[in-house]
Amino acid sequence: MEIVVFGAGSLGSLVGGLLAREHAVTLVGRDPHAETVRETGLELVGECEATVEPDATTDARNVQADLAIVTVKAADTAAAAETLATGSYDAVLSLQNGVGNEETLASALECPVLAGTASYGAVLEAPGRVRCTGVGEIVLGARTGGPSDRADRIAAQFAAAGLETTVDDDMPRRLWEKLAVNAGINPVTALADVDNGAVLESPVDDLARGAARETARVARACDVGLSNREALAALASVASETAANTSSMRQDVLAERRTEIDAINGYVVDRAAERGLEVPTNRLLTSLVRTWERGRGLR
Ligand code: KPL
Repeated sequence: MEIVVFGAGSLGSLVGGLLAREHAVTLVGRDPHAETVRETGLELVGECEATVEPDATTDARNVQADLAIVTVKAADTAAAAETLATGSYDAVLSLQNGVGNEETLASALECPVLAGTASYGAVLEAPGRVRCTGVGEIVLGARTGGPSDRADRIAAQFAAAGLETTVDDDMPRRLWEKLAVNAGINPVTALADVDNGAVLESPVDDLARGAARETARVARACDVGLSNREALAALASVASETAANTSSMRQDVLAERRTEIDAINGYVVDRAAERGLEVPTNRLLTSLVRTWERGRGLR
């Protein structure tokens, strides 16, 4: 299978690198990472060890492949969609944080767009080297829910490369559940500069749980069946499974990059406002992270 990964940061490089054990993979990323991968290959270290030789480029216009996997930051989805539209793919799979990326991609593309989540822990340690800090799984399916033969076929190809992959018939709910987890873990770990597991401990556990609970409430207002109990259980299980990991938002803050706050807690605040709901914890976390970004000239 020919696969192009748009957004070869930490997670994109890890997923692309794992798939390159079986498939022809091209990573689209930034130099010097892309250049190093092209010249000397990609080294996966930590919990998934491999040295692979995917192709790598900084320019992905006019590409043809069986599958494009999108792992860019949520704020860059529209730009990625524009580039993808110059090429040709049998299908596009979003493995991004946030809800609604698939719709942005689908509105610019003619091919089917699938939704997905990836729970691997990854850190881009140096150009050409990614540390796998947690073996997780890929969950994918039709973006509007329901069975999908295409999702089944892609899952089988991922499994052939050794990636634990599940097909979910209710991806809208799965994405909101992931949003609840991200809303609890990402800003709290970024602001307090702690590993994911710390959100299970007092006093920040209240903040993380509050953000996840509010997200579930907004999901229900958007006709997605996610109970508070399910959102809290997902938060607790991801936080304990990834206890020693650095969340993507904390990685962004440590690298002084703009975060995905708008697509995570900011998204919850916006959807809540449209429905006349109060989400004070998400509002507070959004304000704090946006204030940090403004102070660094990142927004
Ligand atoms: O998706 C994540 C992220 O860091 O963005 C979690 C689930 C919090 C795992 O680190």
